[in-house]
Amino acid sequence: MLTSKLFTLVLVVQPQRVLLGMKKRGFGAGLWNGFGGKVQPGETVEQAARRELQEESGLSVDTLQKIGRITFEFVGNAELMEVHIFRADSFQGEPRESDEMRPQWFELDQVPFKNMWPDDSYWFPLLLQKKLFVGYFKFQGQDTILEYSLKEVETV
Ligand code: 8OG
Repeated sequence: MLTSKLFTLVLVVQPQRVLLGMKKRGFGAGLWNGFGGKVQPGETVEQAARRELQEESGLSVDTLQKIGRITFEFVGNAELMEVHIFRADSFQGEPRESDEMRPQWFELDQVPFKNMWPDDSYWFPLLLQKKLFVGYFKFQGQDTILEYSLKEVETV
């Protein structure tokens, strides 16, 4: 049977740019990504999103907008990853490097999709347009998408 585990992902977006971090270790190392991680017992998904953003980027946010939810299946792995994606349009603090991430701003027309998870190029445009979405991606290893679905929704 397939069980699933909860993760968060936060994208900080400004009118002309988005903050990404180079993941320095662990799952997805070597790729640019938003900031996030596992939801811990006793915390809500949104609390986890704020905590991970703070730990990995040094930033805090007032408002997080729920923007998407993607379920990832990896062939051979019985545990699905359910990733809750948030967008933040304002923040407090200065981005700083952490053990896990090296933050950098990217112009919106220069998002480094070649060095990101391959699914990101499908849903990033929706996130940038503030369109809510739900998706499913089935991966073989970390590079190959075997199957996917992605749809816009009214509520996440
Ligand atoms: O705790 P850890 O850093 O391993 O959590 C994994 C992080 O990576 C979490 O923020 C969710 C995120 N993530 C995936 N898969 C994908 C993906 O395909 N694209 C993006 N952008 N992020 C992903 O686990």
